[in-house]
Amino acid sequence: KALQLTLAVIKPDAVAHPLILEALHQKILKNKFIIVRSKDLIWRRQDSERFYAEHKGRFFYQRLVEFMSSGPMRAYILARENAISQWRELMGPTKVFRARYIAPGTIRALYGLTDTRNTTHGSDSVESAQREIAFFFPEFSVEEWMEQTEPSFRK
Ligand code: YYY
Ligand code: MG
Repeated sequence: KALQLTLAVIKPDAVAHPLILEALHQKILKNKFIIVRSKDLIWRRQDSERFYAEHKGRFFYQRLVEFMSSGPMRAYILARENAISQWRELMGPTKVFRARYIAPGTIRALYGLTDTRNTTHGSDSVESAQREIAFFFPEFSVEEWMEQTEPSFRK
């Protein structure tokens, strides 16, 4: 089965709480993701603005970019079969109260504080995964990793 890569981020609201950070890390491992890379980092406001440029002009843009540059985050490159959709399924819907209503037990339902402080990020397509992996891990080559790693996972 083919491995797929996705970019997952634990946002500042969750990194601030060591037990939640640990619970999320364990959830990644329990769900059979391979942690390809991980790093802790803090965004400057301009990083935040650049990453979320697609949302510029939306009513939540200012509070979003402010929050995302408010403290440390942890970013992961995760590999798995269907990594993109699997990670998004674990996260649950964007809006925390919707998540609690229709997807209890998901990350955002369990740990999200508000629609902005919603605990995690996940890429939403192959194209955005490529872009977001390059954004967080500019030195990482998806092609090289696939070439070196994928054959050993073929069954
Ligand atoms: O991909 P996902 O994170 O689930 O949602 P997007 O629609 O791409 O929005 C990105 C980001 O924006 C979301 O995770 C929180 C923030 N946001 C917000 O603060 N308020 C909203 N009503 C909608 C989104
Ligand atoms: Mg999105």
